[in-house]
Amino acid sequence: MECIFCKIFKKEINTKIIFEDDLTISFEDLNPVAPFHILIIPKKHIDSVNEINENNSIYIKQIFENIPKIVLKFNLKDYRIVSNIGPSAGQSVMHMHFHILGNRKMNWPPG
Ligand code: DGP
Repeated sequence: MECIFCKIFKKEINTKIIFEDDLTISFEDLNPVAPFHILIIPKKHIDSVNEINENNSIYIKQIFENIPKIVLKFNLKDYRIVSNIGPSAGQSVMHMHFHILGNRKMNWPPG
């Protein structure tokens, strides 16, 4: 079965898209854990941050250039970026993604 996030960026699944460009797409999380909770992913299947290398790091560059644009659009000044890597760290979808969480007080250390 194809990866659910690959289906999202190929528009095979209907999703509320927040921002999109040639390399990345950002959309609302299905199970939000904060009033503002979106995901940003590469439009290429990369399992996790652990698979980043010199051949695909352009996706990371683009993701992190886009995050300030996205949060500015939503007037979000304080926020948290999370990427879970591996099941015991909480990764449930094996397609690299960054959670952008905001509009509530964040705790530290995270759970
Ligand atoms: P993680 O647990 O870190 O791998 O985060 C995966 C997130 O993906 C989780 O917060 C829920 C979200 N998610 C899973 N399936 C879908 C989906 O089909 N659509 C959307 N919008 N989000 C999804």
